[in-house]
Amino acid sequence: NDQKPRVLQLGRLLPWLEEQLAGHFDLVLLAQQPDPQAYLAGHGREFAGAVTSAAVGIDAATIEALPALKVISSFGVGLDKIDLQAAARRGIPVGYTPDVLNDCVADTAFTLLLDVARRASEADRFVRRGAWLNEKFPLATRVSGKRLGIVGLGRIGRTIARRASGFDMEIRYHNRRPVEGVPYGYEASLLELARWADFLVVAAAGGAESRSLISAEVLQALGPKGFLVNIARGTVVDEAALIKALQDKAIAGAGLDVYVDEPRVPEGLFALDNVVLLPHVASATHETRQAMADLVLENLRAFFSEGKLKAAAPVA
Ligand code: 8YV
Repeated sequence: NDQKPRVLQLGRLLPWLEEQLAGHFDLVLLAQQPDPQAYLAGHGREFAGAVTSAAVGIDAATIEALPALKVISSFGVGLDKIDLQAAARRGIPVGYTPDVLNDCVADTAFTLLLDVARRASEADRFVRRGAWLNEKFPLATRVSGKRLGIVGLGRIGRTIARRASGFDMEIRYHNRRPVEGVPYGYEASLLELARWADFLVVAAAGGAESRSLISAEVLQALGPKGFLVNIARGTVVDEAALIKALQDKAIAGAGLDVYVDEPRVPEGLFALDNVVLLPHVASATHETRQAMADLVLENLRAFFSEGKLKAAAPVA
């Protein structure tokens, strides 16, 4: 074990990935220590690597408690819980898992969009409670040919746009700046995009810069016939404003995979039929999670053998 780099694991990972990591590295699971803080204080200097996930992240205090840290490898594409500035100050590169999850996350955006518009989950509940025997199920909303507004045209946003062309949808997007080489109309004003769109899909990165971007005003602009889909981060939406908009029918409905304080979903949403709630599963297929696990491992192995990550996060 002496030659193997010591790697600190923050939070549980897939069993296969944990086994691989334990085979290649001298792996210690922080959560398994009786007193994680005391363990960090006593052993922090022994670690050359840290492995975490988008959900767990790594904060500045933990990075500081690891004075010999050379590399961080994270399971997931989101970087909002990783203190990139603290890592950059120490020149520590951060590996992550972009691209391999684009397809499944885009598929989930459409799962939610189709479900909420066509009332699939609501119809399923209707059948299960035996209501079909004596009630008529209400009409739903057509998806094909409608207007899709994408907030955040990154890798995932573009994959969603490609899915939408199969539904003959008209596509426009809002982004911090126009994206070169795409055939979709750029809308500099998010309010204008919301006003125009039948469906507004959030695919922007989380973090301070995008906090509550989808405000009460944006929801009002989306209007009583508009639907919101969020596969990005709960923080991008003003959650209290969204609940109110759904309760008041100020928007037609929402499909959500992400929330502000996961796994706590605001109970106000449970009673509403015009919302579809998923437990942050957009990337959660066997195939994509395996590809993500492969990349977490490859990032660490490449760093320790060649000094270079396979997929490095942008330096803060
Ligand atoms: C992960 C995600 O499932 O990649 C991300 O940023 O949000 C999801 O794909 C999850 O956060 C992993 O911890």
